[in-house]
Amino acid sequence: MTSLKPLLLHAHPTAPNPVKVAIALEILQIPYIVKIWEFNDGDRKGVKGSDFIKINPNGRVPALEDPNTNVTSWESGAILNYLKRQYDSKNLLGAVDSSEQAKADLEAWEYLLVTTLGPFTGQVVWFKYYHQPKNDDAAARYIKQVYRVYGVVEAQLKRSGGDTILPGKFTTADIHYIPWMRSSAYIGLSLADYPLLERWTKTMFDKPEVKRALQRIHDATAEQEPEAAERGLKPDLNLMRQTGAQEVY
Ligand SMILES: N[C@@H](CCC(=O)N[C@@H](CS)C(=O)NCC(=O)O)C(=O)O
Repeated sequence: MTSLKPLLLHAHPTAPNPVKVAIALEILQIPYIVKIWEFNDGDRKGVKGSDFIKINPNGRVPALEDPNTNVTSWESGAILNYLKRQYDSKNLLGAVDSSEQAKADLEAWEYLLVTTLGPFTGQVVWFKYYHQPKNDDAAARYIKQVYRVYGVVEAQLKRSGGDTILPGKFTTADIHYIPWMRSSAYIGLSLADYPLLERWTKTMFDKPEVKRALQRIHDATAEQEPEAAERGLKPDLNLMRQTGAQEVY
């Protein structure tokens, strides 16, 4: 893989979804560069600005540009699928076997995160930290939904043996959940009632590839957006309000 030109990963200092792509790139040992964007509509640096909209018309990170194939991809699920098709000949990230059931299972767990747990968690962040006036009912509704899905994943970890979401093999399903479980700590949700999920989360964050992925985004942030690097995961409420940002995740 060393003869590859580095891929360009479009990311954000704290956003979960780009972390998935960095983890996949680390596992596949694909060289990459990280470009950090802001959540606003500034032309040069904002995800809703003119430069980024040319890369992803939906104005959200992640996006990935691959100079080796001239492919541009956006939506984390689509990007991970692209990386698997293009670069995962050893099946480091794909389904546990080649059966149709294994493929269907992998997609089901991925879609549950992409359509449900990720957006619900994002809404918890929004209603806990950003929404004005405060709306505790909305926050409570999404917290309840997030806990409900934690229960669904907990039961799956019991069935799978607990080390990975699908039995016996690390897959892109694990990658999809990793950064969102990091967000759960940040929004103060407890995993006390979900011991297998808590153990899985710790195991995933101990993986060298996950550590390296987070470090790469942190380093790129420190270089390109030093103030954001200093803030860490804490949201910059003033900046969000000044820029009129409506969405976080
Ligand atoms: N379904 C998309 C979601 C992408 C997404 O929501 N990205 C967030 C960061 S994790 C974002 O860019 N938010 C900025 C905004 O909406 O302005 C994916 O999985 O890639």
